Amino acid sequence: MHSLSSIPALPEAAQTPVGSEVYVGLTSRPKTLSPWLFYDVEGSRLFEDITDLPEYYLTRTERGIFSRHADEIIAAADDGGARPLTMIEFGAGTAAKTSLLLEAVARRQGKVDFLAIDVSESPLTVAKERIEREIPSVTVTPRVADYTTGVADLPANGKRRMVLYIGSSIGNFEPAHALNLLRDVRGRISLGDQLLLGADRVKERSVLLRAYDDEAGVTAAFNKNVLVRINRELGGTFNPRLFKHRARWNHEHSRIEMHLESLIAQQVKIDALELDLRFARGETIHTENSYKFTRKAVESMLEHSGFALSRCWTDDREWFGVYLATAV
Ligand code: AVI
Repeated sequence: MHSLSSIPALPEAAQTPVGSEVYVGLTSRPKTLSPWLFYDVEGSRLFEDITDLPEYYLTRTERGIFSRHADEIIAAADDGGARPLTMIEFGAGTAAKTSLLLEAVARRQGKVDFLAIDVSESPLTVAKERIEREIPSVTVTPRVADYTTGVADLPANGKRRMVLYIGSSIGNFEPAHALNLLRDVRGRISLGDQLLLGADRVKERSVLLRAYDDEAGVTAAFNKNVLVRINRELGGTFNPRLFKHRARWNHEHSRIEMHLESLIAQQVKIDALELDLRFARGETIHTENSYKFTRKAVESMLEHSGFALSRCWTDDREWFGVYLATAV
């Protein structure tokens, strides 16, 4: 996250998290915006809609892997029954898929503690209410925190921690940042603790492109919502209709890129940031990278962050990977 708090000459709004991100991103060449800006209330709702789209196979496929293999995954994380597991999830949201794993832990050891970490409070409240009603042996502790900037302590209480980082959220970080994130997790847990990582696989280009440019235009609305957010929160004058949603496969970097392309030469003001921006026709704002990983790439990332891959599960088409790793 960019921080401009030490530059006093800039407008006050440029020193808030959203303001500084927008200021730095839109005054850079090429123009960029960070993907975390997508997730205001409307953006989070649109992302939920994306996960139900026929083209967006990621959520469905990972859920399928958990439905089929949850007991096996939890058994593989066991240290011979010496210590029960305590579950921790980064970016838990409403923790919908997580229930499948929590049920498997509950079947194995009875009582389960689940620390659910997310930047927003409301999905955590929903998660706690639902999980404790559906699986009474699970106790959910919600924690509002930004795991990308460090999450303080991860309590063990004499148990073996299992950190869940699922949904291929790791793919929205640049490789160096992703590695730092995993290293930070490793630094907060102990030898023998477990990490369960969900990461989307490299696959045929057309499948990937469809997943990020769906027929119904939900991903386009999700992408353009960042402009609506800037208009509302920072007094921007973006006309979202004058930008086109673009999804591209970048083979060299093994990532899907999302851009917003200016359909005409235009000027846009952002009052709170005292910015007057010019866009050439065809110029883009790069809004997201979604990295796709081979098994080898994940293995190497884990090795470089203090983990050893124990086992990996995938679906019949090998479209998504779930990786169990041990802290070494
Ligand atoms: C949250 N994240 C894993 C999604 C992805 O697939 O990279 C965000 C997303 N962007 C467009 N569609 C979904």
